[in-house]
Amino acid sequence: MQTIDSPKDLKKLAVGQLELLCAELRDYIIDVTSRNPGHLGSSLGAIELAVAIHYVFDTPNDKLVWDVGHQAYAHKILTDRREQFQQNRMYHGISGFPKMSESEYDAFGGGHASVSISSILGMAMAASLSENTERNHIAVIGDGSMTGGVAFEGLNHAGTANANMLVILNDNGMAIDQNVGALSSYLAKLTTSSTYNTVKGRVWDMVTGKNKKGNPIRNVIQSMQNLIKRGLLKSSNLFESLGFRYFGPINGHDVVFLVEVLSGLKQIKGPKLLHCITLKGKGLCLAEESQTLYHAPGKFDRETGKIIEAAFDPDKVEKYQKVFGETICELAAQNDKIVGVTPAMASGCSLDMMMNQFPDRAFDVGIAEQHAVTFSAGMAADGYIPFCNIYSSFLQRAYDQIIHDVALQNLHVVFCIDRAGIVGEDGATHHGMFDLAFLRCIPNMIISSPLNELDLRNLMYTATQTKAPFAIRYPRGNGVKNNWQNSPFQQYEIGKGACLQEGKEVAVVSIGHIGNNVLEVAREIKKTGTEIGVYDMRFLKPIDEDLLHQICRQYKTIVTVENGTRIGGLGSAVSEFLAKNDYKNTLKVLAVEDNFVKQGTVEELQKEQGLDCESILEKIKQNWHNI
Ligand SMILES: Cc1ncc(C[n+]2csc(CCOP(=O)(O)OP(=O)(O)O)c2C)c(N)n1
Repeated sequence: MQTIDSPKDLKKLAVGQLELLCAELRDYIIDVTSRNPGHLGSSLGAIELAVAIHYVFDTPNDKLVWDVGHQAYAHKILTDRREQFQQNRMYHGISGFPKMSESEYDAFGGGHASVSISSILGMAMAASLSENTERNHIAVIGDGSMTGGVAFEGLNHAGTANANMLVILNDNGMAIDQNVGALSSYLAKLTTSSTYNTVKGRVWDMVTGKNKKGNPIRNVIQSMQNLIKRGLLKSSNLFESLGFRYFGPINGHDVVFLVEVLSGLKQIKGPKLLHCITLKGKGLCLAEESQTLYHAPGKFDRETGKIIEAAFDPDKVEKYQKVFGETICELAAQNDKIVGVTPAMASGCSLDMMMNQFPDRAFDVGIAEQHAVTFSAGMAADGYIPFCNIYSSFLQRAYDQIIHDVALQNLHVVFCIDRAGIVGEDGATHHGMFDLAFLRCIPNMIISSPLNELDLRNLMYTATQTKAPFAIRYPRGNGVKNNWQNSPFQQYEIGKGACLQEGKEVAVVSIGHIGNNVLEVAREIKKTGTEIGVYDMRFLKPIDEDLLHQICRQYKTIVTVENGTRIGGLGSAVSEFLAKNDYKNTLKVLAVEDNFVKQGTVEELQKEQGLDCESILEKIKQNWHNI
């Protein structure tokens, strides 16, 4: 591995050396991610695929797109980023996903699921328009990502486009949680063939050109068809009826065999699909056994694989996700109209708690955000109260569904928007930067954000009592310690904010959990004998105009603080309010700059964006010299 800086070096190895290389890559990925956490399980499952693809194809001339890209660590290491991989997902390190600006081998950026087929088809069509008939186009997509609607849109188009492309279906039966839906059952049926293991040598001898006479390609296809007829190789009605040549299923960990197969498929033009069976977490015992946990396990013991747990802390602060999970179960117990919906993030958002307690009323719909929203709208149209929990950045997928299917019809769907604001190491594709901005312009929407765990509970309860589209956005991770468990539900008045502290000169107005930074700053300032005003808006829409009038009259300067983009969110709302009412107060907007924020720890990125306590304090000092 140490001698391989690029696929050129890789190609110098004999096929017989590839297994050792895969073992070394596996070791290296385990070693690095044990200290510097990342997407372990998926990447361990795709090592042989990465090696075989780069061995056979002429990357970067041939185009290779990894769907999501969380499984592409071996690809990164093989393509000139072996040492940088130590800083994977770190501040100023490399991105955890493929990224076009990072490497010429990253033909397309990753992060969000299901787009590899469309993007590779685009490249294949571009090649064909440029009369480049030699270039190969490969998309690697997991069975989870294949459940996303856009993947089907891509297949539908590709099947008749006569593009030269190969879709490699990396089927491990898992998304983050168990993969769901009819496609998943279909793939499982294709795979549970008694012939799966016995057939491969014979079939692929033919595919790779051994034992054949005459026209090699026609022979390959003829032989495949004969084997399908004799029941020795599966045919796929689904993919074939969509115009793809289907090959498989084959063992995606047999690197030598993969090389043979890919070399054969390289000779066949047109849309092809190779179905590979892989094991998520391959090579690390515990990761193979607990695939959901080891999708992204955090730090673990390099030798045993055991996850390094934080020491027991009786004062442990709970995560917002746990508050969501427990609260929805409580609400569901009280009201049988409440249902839960998640697009493939059941364990991440804690809807799995409801799935365990109320299996008939909690739905994992696959990686299908658009469907999740419209499905929720349908249930709401029939009198149910769906809590549709979607990560902020993935909700971007479902924008029209929010507008057209929910808001326009004023349906009672509760959007629990998880991972709002800066999320950390997942970086630009995963920060929940835009939801405040993109939701605020939608009529009928109620937009709220809790300052703490208790608020989240009460907002969830309030949402059950309010027949309108209702968004509640909260960040990834810990709340602040307050007594939320078993507290009686309190119904909030819609559109009412709260004064947390009266002060002079400067009012800091915030929304959501970031307000805790403001409170800390206010405490610091108090030590100097001065007090600033601190206001938690709680609702961005409708915004509390009475409170804003009061603030404008009482303070000279208003500082808004929000964990989201500066264009369109709280700062914009207050600025519009000042303009509408002819207030002349000084307004300073503290928000995320109009840039895509890269990866790093939440603390590093908050500091970079001026949202940490120190930066907020600094901003206040600049506007009030008494402090
Ligand atoms: C649009 C979107 N929704 C959700 C996710 C979160 N997510 C990341 S990986 C993943 C599972 C992907 O499953 P699969 O494609 O089968 O890959 P595997 O991890 O099993 O190798 C999910 C749901 C995402 N990246 N993009």
